Amino acid sequence: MAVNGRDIKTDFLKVYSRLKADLLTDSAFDFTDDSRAWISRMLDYNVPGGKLNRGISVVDSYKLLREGNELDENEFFLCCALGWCIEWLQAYFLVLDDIMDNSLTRRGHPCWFRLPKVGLIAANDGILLRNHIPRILKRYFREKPYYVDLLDLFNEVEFQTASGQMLDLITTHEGEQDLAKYKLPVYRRIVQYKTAYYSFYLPVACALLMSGENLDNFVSVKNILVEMGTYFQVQDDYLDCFGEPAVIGKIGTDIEDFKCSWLVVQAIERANEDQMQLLHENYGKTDPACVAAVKALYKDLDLQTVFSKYESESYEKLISNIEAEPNKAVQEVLKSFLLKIYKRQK
Ligand code: DMA
Ligand code: MG
Ligand code: MG
Ligand code: MG
Repeated sequence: MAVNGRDIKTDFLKVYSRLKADLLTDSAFDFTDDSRAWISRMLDYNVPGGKLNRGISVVDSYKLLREGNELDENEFFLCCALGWCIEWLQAYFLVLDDIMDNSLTRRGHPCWFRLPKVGLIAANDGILLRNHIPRILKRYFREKPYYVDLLDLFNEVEFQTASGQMLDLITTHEGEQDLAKYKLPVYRRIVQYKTAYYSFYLPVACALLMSGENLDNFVSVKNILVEMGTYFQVQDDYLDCFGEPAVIGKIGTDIEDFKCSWLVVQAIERANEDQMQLLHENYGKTDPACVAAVKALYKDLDLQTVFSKYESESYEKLISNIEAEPNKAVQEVLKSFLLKIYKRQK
């Protein structure tokens, strides 16, 4: 119906307004004017301001799985509602991630916890964002045959993501003891859990469940999406250092935070003794001179070229894995995802 051909982002955002209105009239809580205003502002600040790639991918994927059959208004709404649940999950993780990573900005604005009236109330706001997801699912999906699978999917992926965040955070202690522990397999494990499942597998899995599919039959698709998610986090790490803050909407903190970033892993693989010494002395320090010294080393080691090689190799490998998938519609879903992120600048 009308949903095809119109600007999908505009329609997608309309669904946000409806879900938000539902949450602000949730009968399980006796809202006061102040509490309603707080939630309203907190949602507007943290949920809709991103690229919306994850959320809109549910709609795109579902359309492709229908192989050209148009969606009716109700199906379109349900796809968007699921897409928004992913955006809510992302908002929840980002609000808390920014506290833990001591970040300054997100999506071009101060991080939520940086606002003077917010501070550590942000921790509870994160919990509220997380609790909104099952409330949305209950309202619109309770009667669906795939409701239990949907709840289970969100629970599993949330657990994987939180476990990945733990790995990201505790690995930093390991690195502080011995920088040489930052190796590629350690890195891959962190990013698979903290990023790939919720950013790549979850949107496609939502679309598959809505299409009546059994997720057990899509293990190879999951593997490809996890690979794509890994590539996406490598880009995130690269942009943390070499991206334009005005474009990516955030100021990088990976060097200051002693993160097991893809860049430092590559640097360690290539550094000679003097360069290792430089890393030991400067990595993980907030002093801008130390950060600049690390960035200069990355440039000396030509990590920008290493990255572009990694980028085109990942692309080729992913394309050939995608083309080995038997189902053409699934191939299209995977390709559309890859094209959205290949060589992204933000
Ligand atoms: C983000 O890793 C992972 C989650 C689950 C939010 P990150 O800290 O590198 O993300 P960002 O660069 O956006 O802070
Ligand atoms: Mg972060
Ligand atoms: Mg983080
Ligand atoms: Mg990052």
